[in-house]
Amino acid sequence: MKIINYKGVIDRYKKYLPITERTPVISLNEGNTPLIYASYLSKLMGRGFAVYLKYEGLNPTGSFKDRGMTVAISKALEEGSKVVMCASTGNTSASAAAYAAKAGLKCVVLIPKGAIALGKLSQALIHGALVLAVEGNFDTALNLVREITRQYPITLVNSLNPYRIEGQKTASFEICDVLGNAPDFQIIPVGNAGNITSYWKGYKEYKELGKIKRLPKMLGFQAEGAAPIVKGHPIKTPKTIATAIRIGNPASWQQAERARDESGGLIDTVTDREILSAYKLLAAKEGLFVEPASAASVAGLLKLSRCGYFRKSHNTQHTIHNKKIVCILTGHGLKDPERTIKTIKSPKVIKPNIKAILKEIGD
Ligand code: AN7
Repeated sequence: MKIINYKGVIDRYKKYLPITERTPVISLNEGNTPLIYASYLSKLMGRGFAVYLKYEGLNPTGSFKDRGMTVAISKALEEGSKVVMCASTGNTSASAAAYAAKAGLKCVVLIPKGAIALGKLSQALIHGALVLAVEGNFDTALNLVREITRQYPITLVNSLNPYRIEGQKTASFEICDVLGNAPDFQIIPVGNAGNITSYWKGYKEYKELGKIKRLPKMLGFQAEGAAPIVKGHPIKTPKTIATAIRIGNPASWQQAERARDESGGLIDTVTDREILSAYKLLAAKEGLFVEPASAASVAGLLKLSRCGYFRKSHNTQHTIHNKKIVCILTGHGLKDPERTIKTIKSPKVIKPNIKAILKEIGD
């Protein structure tokens, strides 16, 4: 058997990335995440549709952010930077902290006080970042980071940094490399809107290169209480249990709208109730544990399916055949164990004997 020594997204997709021989590559072997056929969801969608799940929770720090961070940190090092900084709802800070640790760079992260999941906070702390909890939300924190990195020699590693977008586009390359073409539809959660921007850039580049024959429709989902793009104005106090996407004024707002419009897709909302229902369904029926924000893509799939979107967007003269839908599962479920415990019944306490156990197992 041939053993492939996989070395991360820069190594694999170097020729499509702003990397030179002088770039010191800092990688944790991110990327190469599985595209999993979703048997339950495909069946639910009915004849002619196949649903795939891009399980980005299997990246080294447990989210898609690692794809962008390997490029951003490598370039920061190449450019002689000593300090990197980000604002974060959690995953960016976890990723920045890990890659900065490997690169030997100082990392400063601003998080909204009390509003990031425990797993993510643990990661930023254990990797040795300076973690500052700002009395304010993500948008306030990002504005502070923008201001500081403009005035001082500190590299911003939020997705406003174009290297982040470059790295993250490798996820669409992987999807196309596996499917042999772009999917018909891609569904993705939208927070600060860097990821939808990256995927769309990746698909367009692969199309230009002749590697794929079509472009997917980009379908983005925001949480109902944090849906500035859908509502058409910034949200002062965004609210959702999906803390990763609790963002009221996305940095890549216009790029997200462009991805939506150029692809003939849409950006819509899902409620927290729909998010949690998809969160439980993914775990119970597909065997995949994701964080709530990631379940927004599957909540969106179910919402669009209920209102007949996929059948409507098809030319009715032909029977529907082999339509591929990819949902992006952006982060691992272990990031936010508190939410799981709040959502699912706690284990029942029993007496330590076989009879008591058998009684619970039932027939
Ligand atoms: C699991 O970590 O913004 O639309 O600061 O962690 O590219 O922002 C995280 C975002 C989706 C939204 N799913 O992606 C941060 C941060 C998960 C996330 C998103 C995030 P973008």
